[in-house]
Amino acid sequence: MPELVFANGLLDSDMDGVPDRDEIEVYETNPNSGDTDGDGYSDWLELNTGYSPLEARPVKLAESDFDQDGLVDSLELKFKTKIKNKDSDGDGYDDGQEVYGGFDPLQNSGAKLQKRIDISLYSQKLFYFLGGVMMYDYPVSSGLFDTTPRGKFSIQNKHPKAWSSYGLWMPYWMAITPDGRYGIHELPIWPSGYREGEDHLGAPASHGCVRVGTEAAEKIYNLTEVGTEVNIY
Ligand SMILES: [Ca+2]
Ligand SMILES: [Ca+2]
Ligand SMILES: [Ca+2]
Ligand SMILES: [Ca+2]
Repeated sequence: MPELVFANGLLDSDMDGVPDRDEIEVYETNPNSGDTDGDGYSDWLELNTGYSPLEARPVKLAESDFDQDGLVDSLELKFKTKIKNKDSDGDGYDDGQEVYGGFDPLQNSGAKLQKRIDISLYSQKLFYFLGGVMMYDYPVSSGLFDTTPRGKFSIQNKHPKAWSSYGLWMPYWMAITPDGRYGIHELPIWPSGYREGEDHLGAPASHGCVRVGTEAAEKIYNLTEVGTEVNIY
């Protein structure tokens, strides 16, 4: 009779520290081999240092897309999709196509993933969440002298190039308070063409709005829509 080994109280046939259940259902590694890809590093060690236990070459989970579906392995683990199956819910659309299109890769009903923006005034960072998974984070500049309001808001309106009463352009404007006074926007541009505040990103600098860097602002603008939740804390 074979000796049974348990990890965290669960069966661990190959004694690599990863329970059979997780090897089969989550990581899609071999539950009977401690080193699935045969590179000399155990599945447990690779997973705990962020490397793919499925590929012998040293590739990080955040860079490996084992099933070539457009979604890297680390995000497959977060979205709970299959690392070795391009189309986890079998609806004809690849996991990557679904996630980056804003659809739930686990429901073949056309259900959308919920979008959310969190802004930490303390760390001067904006976090973009999709379906509860943090996808991107960017440095921001909030208001000087604690002038940015805290609380739960939502995108009220969007404009690719709004004009500020302070006499400058605010590209990729998204209002977050119902009165339209506060918003998220790209680093402002003066009519002379001067771009303000690039070297202040990561520290408060504005009159109360949340400024985002040039590439990040366009990306966030295109990802969000009127009604998207915004939490400032
Ligand atoms: Ca195991
Ligand atoms: Ca290995
Ligand atoms: Ca993938
Ligand atoms: Ca699918």
